[in-house]
Amino acid sequence: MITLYGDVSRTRANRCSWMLAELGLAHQRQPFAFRPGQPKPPEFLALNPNGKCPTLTDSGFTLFESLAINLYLAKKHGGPLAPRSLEEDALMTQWSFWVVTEIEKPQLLAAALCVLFDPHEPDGEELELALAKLARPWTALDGYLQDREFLVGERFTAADLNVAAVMHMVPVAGIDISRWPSMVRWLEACLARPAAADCLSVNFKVPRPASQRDILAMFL
Ligand SMILES: N[C@@H](CCC(=O)N[C@@H](CS)C(=O)NCC(=O)O)C(=O)O
Repeated sequence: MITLYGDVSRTRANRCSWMLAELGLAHQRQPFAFRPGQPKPPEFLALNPNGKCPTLTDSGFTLFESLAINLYLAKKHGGPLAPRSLEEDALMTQWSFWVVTEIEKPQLLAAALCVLFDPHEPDGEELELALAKLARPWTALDGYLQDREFLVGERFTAADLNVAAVMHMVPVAGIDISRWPSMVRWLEACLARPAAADCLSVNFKVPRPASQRDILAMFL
């Protein structure tokens, strides 16, 4: 039996619930949503020493890191989302690492400033910096998708799901990405999948930190 730990509307567990839905996998949910610094149940820390969601257990096997969980589920359950060769596997890993290292942090900062912080303040230097940082990976992705429908193997795979699951914050935050039309076309196609519906249900606010320094510290 699979258990997904993490509130799907308030944590990155939404990425894994998208994969579970794509694969049609029955599972239980433990809808935790911890704040940094909040005490966590020892049973949960025994599963994930980072104390973060999502965490997944699968008949006694435990895994954390949302995109690693998705790659595991795709590979275990096969089908079109899974790699069909070592090379496809490597490319799916590449795109998953790429999106968390090149995109996630500045995009989350932009989304926080535009909608997630309460009160939010969609103008200012931090937003400009975050968007400037994103221009390079977004240009790379847009160029790559100019003559391709999907990232790997000419079909929707775990690579598309992982990258789009991180980038779903773009429409949530109302960030204008019209400068990158191939990326827009690809992102819209991924997020229009019925199984992505869970992933889109972001429903939380974070108190806006008092100072610029505190804001930046959250995203270092
Ligand atoms: N890189 C991790 C990040 C996990 C993460 O930061 N989860 C947040 C919720 S989205 C969390 O559990 N925060 C609680 C805390 O920081 O104590 C992943 O993708 O799974």
